[in-house]
Amino acid sequence: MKPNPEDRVDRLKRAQPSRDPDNDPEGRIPPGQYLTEKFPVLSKGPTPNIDLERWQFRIFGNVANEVVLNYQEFTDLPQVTITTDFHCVTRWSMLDSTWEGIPIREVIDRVDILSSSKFVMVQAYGQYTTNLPLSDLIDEDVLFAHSWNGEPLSSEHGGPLRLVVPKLYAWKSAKWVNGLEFLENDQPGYWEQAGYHKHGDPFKEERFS
Ligand SMILES: Nc1nc2c(c(=O)[nH]1)N[C@H]1C(S)=C(S)[C@@H](COP(=O)(O)O)O[C@H]1N2
Ligand SMILES: [Mo]
Repeated sequence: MKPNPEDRVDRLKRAQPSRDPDNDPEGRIPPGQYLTEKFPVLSKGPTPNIDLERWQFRIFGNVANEVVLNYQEFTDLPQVTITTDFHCVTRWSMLDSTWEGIPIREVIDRVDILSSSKFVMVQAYGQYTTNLPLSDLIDEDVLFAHSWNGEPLSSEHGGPLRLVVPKLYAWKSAKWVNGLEFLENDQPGYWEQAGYHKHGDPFKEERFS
């Protein structure tokens, strides 16, 4: 069965319109988006039950050596706190979320990625996948977050750990993330196979392909 398109737009109707200079003087709300003060939950399936003792993060594919990290090893890596915006393709945008976690660079530095790798398939518990160009993944504002606005990230929002890629639509920010598969060629992930755009830049409205 094909996944249903998300249909949460209705309850955002009372939210504020985008591209209104009074609401959005800095132009931070991408075209066709509405501001939300809430943090809606959007998941394709149930929230997985994740045992931290068995949690594993696997880095594999087009790399010289596979790397597997347990939760302790992963969260012992140096941390950052980033305040950024978050845009869902169903048209809500949330400004100024503060995420705390491990910057992508700290993880990447521990892997010998083959130079022919140009894309990544992000893997998550619950069979979720999403594809990214390597250049969008390895960027200053990308992190694996375990906290949101000073609180541990709730499981419905992707705890214990989720990817955050602020510059792309939020479906690229995999909740319950547990791996990175390096690829030479781009391949569609879960929503991308269902018709979402392979790239997903909200400012270019790359919603669907
Ligand atoms: N593993 C996983 N990650 C996911 C999803 C999902 O269904 N499963 N949904 C994506 C979508 S479509 C969005 S908009 C954001 C929503 O994150 P939130 O539920 O914390 O708001 O998570 C993304 N990451
Ligand atoms: Mo989404």
